[in-house]
Amino acid sequence: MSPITRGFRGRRRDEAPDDRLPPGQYLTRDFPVLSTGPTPHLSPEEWTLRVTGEIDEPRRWSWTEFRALPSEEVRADIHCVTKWSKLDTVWEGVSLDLLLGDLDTAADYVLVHAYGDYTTNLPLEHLTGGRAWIAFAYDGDPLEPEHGGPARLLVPHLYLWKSAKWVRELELRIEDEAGFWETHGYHAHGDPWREQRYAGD
Ligand SMILES: Nc1nc2c(c(=O)[nH]1)N[C@H]1C(S)=C(S)[C@@H](COP(=O)(O)O)O[C@H]1N2
Ligand SMILES: [Mo]
Repeated sequence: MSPITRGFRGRRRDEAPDDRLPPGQYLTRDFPVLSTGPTPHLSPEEWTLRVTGEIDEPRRWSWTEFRALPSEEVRADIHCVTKWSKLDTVWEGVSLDLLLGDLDTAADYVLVHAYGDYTTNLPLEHLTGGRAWIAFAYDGDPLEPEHGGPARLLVPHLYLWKSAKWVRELELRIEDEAGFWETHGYHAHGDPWREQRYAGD
C-alpha cells in the first residue's frame, strides 16, 4: 500500500503551475457561495444597471437593453480572499469597456452597489482594459441567484469580493469611498498576486 494518502490532494498547491495560483491560495473544484446576506431573487424584469455619479448623463440599461449588447466569453481564474482559487472558469458577459465607452468623467474611483446593499470600491482604471465584465452566464447556463444572477460584476484580476453579485449601480467618484469589506479591514485594492488581503498588506 502506498504510504502516501491522496485524499486531500485536491487542495495541493503543486497541482497548479505557480503562475496560476497566487501566494497563499489553494485550488478548489467546486464553486463555494460567499454572501454576507440573503440571496436576492430578482427577475430580469426587476433588474436594471446604472452608471451614476461623476457623469454628465447617467446611463441605464434594462435587462432587455443590456442583453441586446454584444457579449463575450470570458475564461478566467478566480481567487477568493478566504484562500480558494478556481481555474479556468467560463462566463458570458458584457465588457465594461463597452458599458463605460466614451466616458467623459473626472472620476478615478468607482463604488459598486449591489441589490441587497453590498458595496465594493475600486479604481476606475481596473474596470477597463478588457479586465472587467457584467457577467450573466456561468458555464453555459444563466447565472444562478446564489452566484449573483441575473448579473454580477466580474473582475477576476482582483480578489473576488470586488466582483459584486446582483450588481445594480456603478457610482463614479472623485474620492475613493470604502465598500462593505473594505470598511471591515479588507484591502482597498485587493491584488491576489501581491496578497493584498487586509488593509496594510
Ligand atoms: N452582493 C454581493 N456580492 C458579493 C459578495 C456578497 O456578499 N454580496 N461576496 C463577495 C465575495 S467575498 C466573494 S468571494 C464572491 C463569491 O462569489 P460566489 O458566491 O459566486 O462564489 O462574491 C463577492 N461578491
Ligand atoms: Mo470572498
